[in-house]
Amino acid sequence: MSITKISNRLSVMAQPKAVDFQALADLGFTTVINARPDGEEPSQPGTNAEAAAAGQAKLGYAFIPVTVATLTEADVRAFQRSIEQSDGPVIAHCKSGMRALLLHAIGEVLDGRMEPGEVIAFGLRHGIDLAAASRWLATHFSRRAVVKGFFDARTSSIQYVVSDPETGQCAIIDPVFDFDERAGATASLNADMLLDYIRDNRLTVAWILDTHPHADHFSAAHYLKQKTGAPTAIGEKVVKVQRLWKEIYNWPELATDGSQWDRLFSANETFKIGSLEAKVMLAPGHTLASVTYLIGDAAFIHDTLFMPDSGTARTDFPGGDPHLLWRSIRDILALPDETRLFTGHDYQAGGRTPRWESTVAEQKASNIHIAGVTEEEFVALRTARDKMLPMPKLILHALQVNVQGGRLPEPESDGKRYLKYPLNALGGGSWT
Ligand SMILES: N[C@@H](CCC(=O)N[C@@H](CS)C(=O)NCC(=O)O)C(=O)O
Ligand SMILES: [Fe+2]
Repeated sequence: MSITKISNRLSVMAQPKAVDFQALADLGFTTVINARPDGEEPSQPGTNAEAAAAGQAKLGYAFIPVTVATLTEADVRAFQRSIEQSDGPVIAHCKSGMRALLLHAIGEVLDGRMEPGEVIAFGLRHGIDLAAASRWLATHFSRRAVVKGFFDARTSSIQYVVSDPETGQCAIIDPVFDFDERAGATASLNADMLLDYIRDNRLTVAWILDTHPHADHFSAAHYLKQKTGAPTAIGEKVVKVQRLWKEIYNWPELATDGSQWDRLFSANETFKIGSLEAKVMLAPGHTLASVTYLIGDAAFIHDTLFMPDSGTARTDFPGGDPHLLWRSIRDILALPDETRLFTGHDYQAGGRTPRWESTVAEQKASNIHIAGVTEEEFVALRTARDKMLPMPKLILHALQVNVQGGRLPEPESDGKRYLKYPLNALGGGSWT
């Protein structure tokens, strides 16, 4: 085993064998990071065997599969977090060790501990060619829309703050208001984390946007409007979703004119976030009201495409339609190949760390529900999969809040708020 020590916290190496893991533990390492996707070559052990070997050797284990072409900031942050969370020294590997060191070097530059111009020389000192890290950083720093994703592990949702470095204006997209259905408790932990980021980076909130009325979590749009005064917005078709759910909840007082938001966007409408141009694309299918926000070179595609290894969003909620989703996905894939795509959920395929950024080119080449698939095949596959999926556990809690722009029900005479829960309103349950 040839191990390259980078610091007291981190060493990198080429692919170890599963039988080497005990020796790594004996050398004092406490965590292994595997930065290599499965299936690169037949001889590699793969994440399941590595996780098992790590478990036997009492090593922590993180699976952060990356390729040079598809690397994102989320991978870099996941790499940093695994090192922070490790009790002791970490050994990171890929095939040669290059991607492991690349993840480290990019993090050092993003956090200001290394200059972009020092990366190549830093790599060479360790005998590793980091030209790819240098290229990634050059592209990263040339982008005008700065996108920060915040993953909520409870709901596997990604919330975004997208900002304009020139003016400090930003938009918040799909913020989560926390809800523990077991205790009936609400909290603003996620939303406050977004506000901390906005304060720390001296940003001003220009817009609070939702891509659709979410079925698995409460929107924090209303809470954030109260905190920042910024206007809220959603797609104009939300009025149709309001009508659907007004019936389901038998809720005559619900206003179904979208007046709960400051602005309802129609197809192709444009607006500004500082000097950034933003455009709204209608993207129905997952819900009737879904929209994609195209901001600079970044498209917030919510629940249309997930990461390429995870496929697409379901279409079986009231108002969902697989044919419409297919068409909406076609519109997204007609954007330029290098467009950055930011998804709304990540269910961590294969146990990897959360990821949320891809490109049009990557999705076209490898999305497991889309690449090489016809519309009919997609609709068949989507419909079959939807039949197997239980309803999201918060769907009936969430929609009555989200069709009101994230407002909780008004308090009753005792000062408490109550949710309404219709029985047998969504078809059969899942009993296994
Ligand atoms: N287990 C999750 C499921 C959430 C869910 O259904 N998510 C939607 C997006 S809102 C989806 O498209 N899921 C696709 C899938 O689970 O394959 C929950 O109960 O909240
Ligand atoms: Fe959704």
